[in-house]
Amino acid sequence: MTQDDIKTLDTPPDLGRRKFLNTAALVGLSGAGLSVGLSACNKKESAPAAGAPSAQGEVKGEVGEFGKYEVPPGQLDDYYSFSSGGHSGEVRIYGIPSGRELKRIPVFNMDPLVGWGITNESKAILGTKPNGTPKYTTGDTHHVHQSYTDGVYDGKYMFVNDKIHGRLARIRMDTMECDKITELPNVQGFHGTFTDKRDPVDSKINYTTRVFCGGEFAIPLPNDGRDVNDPTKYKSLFTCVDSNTMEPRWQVLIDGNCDLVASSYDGKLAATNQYNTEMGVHYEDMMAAEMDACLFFNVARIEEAVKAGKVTTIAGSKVPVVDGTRASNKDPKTALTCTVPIPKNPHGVNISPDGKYYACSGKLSPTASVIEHDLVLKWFDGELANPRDAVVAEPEIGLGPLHTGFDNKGNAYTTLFLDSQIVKWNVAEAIKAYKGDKNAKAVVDRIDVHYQPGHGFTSMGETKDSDGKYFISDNKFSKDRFLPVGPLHAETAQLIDISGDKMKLVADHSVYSEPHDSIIVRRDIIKTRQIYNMDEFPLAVKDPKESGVFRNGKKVTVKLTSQAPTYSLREFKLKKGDEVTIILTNHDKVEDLTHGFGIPKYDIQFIVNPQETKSVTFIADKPGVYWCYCTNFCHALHLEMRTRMIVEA
Ligand code: CUK
Ligand code: CUA
Ligand code: CA
Repeated sequence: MTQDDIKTLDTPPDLGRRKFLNTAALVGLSGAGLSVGLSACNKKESAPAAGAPSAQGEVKGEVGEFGKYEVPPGQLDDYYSFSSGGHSGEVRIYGIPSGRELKRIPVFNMDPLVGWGITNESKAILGTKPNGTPKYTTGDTHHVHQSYTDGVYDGKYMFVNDKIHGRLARIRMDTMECDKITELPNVQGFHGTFTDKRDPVDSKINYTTRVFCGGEFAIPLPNDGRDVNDPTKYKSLFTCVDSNTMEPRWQVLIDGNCDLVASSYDGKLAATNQYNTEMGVHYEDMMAAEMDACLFFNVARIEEAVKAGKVTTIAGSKVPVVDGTRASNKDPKTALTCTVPIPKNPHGVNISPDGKYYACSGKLSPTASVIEHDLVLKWFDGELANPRDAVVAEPEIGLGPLHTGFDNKGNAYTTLFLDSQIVKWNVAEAIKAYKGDKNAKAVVDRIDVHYQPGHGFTSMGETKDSDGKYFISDNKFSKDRFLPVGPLHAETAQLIDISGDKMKLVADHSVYSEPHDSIIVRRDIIKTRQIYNMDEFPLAVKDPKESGVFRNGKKVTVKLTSQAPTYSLREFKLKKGDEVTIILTNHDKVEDLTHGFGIPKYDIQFIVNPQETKSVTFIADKPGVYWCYCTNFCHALHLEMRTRMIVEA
């Protein structure tokens, strides 16, 4: 860059672009003979889409009909949305209603920015192979749910599943970082998960102690090469993980499969929809039956059975397993599970915020089945002969119903994958209609979404504090809704205002593939920290004077600190073949003052947040000079923030 080039930068680049837009837009419009259209549009004074540049090159967002959903510069959103990232293996955080992406939390993936899968600390959470590399580098997150205290989020933890390798991760909400990962034994395709909303056994405990996990793919147990050709031996497991220790507490052996999971508000039941009651191992077989099921777990009875030692174990795991198969659970008075028949291949089970009803949709049936919580409990008490009688409504709502969210007025909002719609239906009306009331009308409203929605969820809708303000539709296809970016399209999270009688589509948010499920959480519930406490890190280099190279034979520890814009060591020397551990503590205490550490050719990169310590271990196998540099822009002299690693031959 020459001095002349620098001078041209004095002109604000924005001005140039605006001028261009202005002229181009006018030429384009008059040339196409559209001046009539232009004046008509001007008269209406409402922009067709929020934020679209008008012919004058002005952004009209704040005056259009969508203005009230905009979050002006410098203002904060009302809600967080925590979203799974599907086969990206991560979790994302958005502001709602703006749709601003605030953070990506690496969980089951590798992330060079924060050093996830690179630092020793993250590898300890991820688990490693004997050679020290992460055990798995792929992940598939589907469902995120937070910890509860008595039916409402308590802001402590978030849990997310990994479908591909059967793992459950816990994320601390104060730092919004993953702190534990548990691999479920003997589970393949761990799909649905839900935190307990209340402890069912000890009424003094109101907070979440259990996380329920549904195994989707039935496999031979143990899956070690035996019984591979005998599908009758294939089974699935439903697992309960202790949210404090993150150890599996117990597992339930079941027929068929688990898919989505729901938990009750009184802590007594957990539920999973089953689309493969046929136990089919081929595609066609899984659709053979007209009815599949929603399976309910009696949590207290399962825990009593575990306590009484009525358990088995499966080779390779010490986790107690109870028998929840249909053949062993015919007597309601002792049953651990209850099978409620639901039409064809259901997907999704969600409980209403009043704790009374589960909605379970048959994706090959145009219906949503409403199951009454108390009637399932009655079956377990021997007071309801037929579990199918726990179904109190089954409205026809549209094609390909999947997931349901609830507002605070007794309405349910179900995604219709095939119809590309959200249907709003009233639970009480649906129950009346099921009882034969000809005047009852379940379906209240419908709205098109673009296109093929998967999950849909309401603001605070998975809590007693459901507030009926927003619904987000996470759509699987976006087609023409955004600027084209090649064959892999952005996906749409469409924001819908549900506060009125009619649903109103108010924003298209683009999202990177492929969020499945999200939750919308009121911002006052979340309390984050701005800096770490240095004492939390056993390896912390607490005083820059402790910096240096410490040798123990071939094992070398390099301790250093960062404080903008320098590292405490200007250089450090190693010998070829050393096993090196670098420990870096960031001494900056200023909010947002993060440093990075990158070592060229050694494939090492990570950040340290204020007062944080991280470490990496590697073999110094390449002699030469390597400039370790700060990767995170931190200071006017950020580029000068380097230290020289010298590896002697
Ligand atoms: S599943 Cu993705 S749309 Cu994994 Cu929750 Cu239904
Ligand atoms: Cu420190 Cu950039
Ligand atoms: Ca089926």
